[in-house]
Amino acid sequence: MLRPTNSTEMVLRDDSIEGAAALRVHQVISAYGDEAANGSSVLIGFCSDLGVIANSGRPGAKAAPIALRKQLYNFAYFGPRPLLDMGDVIANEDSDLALMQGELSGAVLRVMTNGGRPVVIGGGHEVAWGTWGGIRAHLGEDQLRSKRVAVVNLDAHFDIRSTPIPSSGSPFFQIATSLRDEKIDFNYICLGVSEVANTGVLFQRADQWGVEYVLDRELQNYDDSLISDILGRFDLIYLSVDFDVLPPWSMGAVSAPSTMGVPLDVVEELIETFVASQKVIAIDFAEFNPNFDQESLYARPASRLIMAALR
Ligand SMILES: [Mn+2]
Repeated sequence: MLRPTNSTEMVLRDDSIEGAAALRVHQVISAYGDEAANGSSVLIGFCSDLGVIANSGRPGAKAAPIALRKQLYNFAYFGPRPLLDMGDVIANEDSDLALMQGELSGAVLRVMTNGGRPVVIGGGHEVAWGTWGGIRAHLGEDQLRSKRVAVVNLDAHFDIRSTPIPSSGSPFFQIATSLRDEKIDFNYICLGVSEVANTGVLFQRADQWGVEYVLDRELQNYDDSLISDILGRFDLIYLSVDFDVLPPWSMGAVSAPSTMGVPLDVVEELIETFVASQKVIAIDFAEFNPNFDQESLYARPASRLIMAALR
């Protein structure tokens, strides 16, 4: 079910005494409505860590949307995109992961149908299967075949595990196999991959499938040619960001902290450049875990990356 965002539970800063340009997110964001969606960025929370638990990770990511909004709502914002908030997909008594992912797909589809750009805050990386469901329904088979569509994942992990139970480690396996069933290309680009966090089986599978990837140690500096190459080859991009792509000292509050990571400024510039291309049709963020975040230290850089996706 979808729960509206309740900003009365947040401590909100107000600088509007300094004029109309001194606004923060909470002063410019509105509750979602279909009429206002066109051209807007639309926040959707996905309060699940069921996939993390199924993947033997540290539970807690289901509380991330609320923890990250507390920071995000207080950030200064001066556009250009209007902001809307659709609230959070939450579990009810008899929800399972597939049901929640289906609800997220419906929310993403609704936003895209009305011309908005969904910015989904997970949740474990199982969020990606839900986001993709909405993208896929929106594009339909015609556009999936006629447009060059790329799935770009900023992540220390491939997340193409072939486990019998879908989890936070399998969303891109699920996407790949569902596309292959219909003989549609799976253009998957994984940036920030760690050699010690993916088994040989996953590297083999990535090679078999023609997955393009760049290792974490190869992405210590922003590489403009890498991104312009990707943007030149694809028309539409689904961008997924796993916070564990960051170095452990920048991001300790995730289900599985990295061992080296891609620097925060590089990740921010990657997101900004992809988004500025106007080719990104939907974005999601995954794996933030507030249980390991003392005094919201890590929620700040995490929310800053979400800001880069909203503009
Ligand atoms: Mn991941």
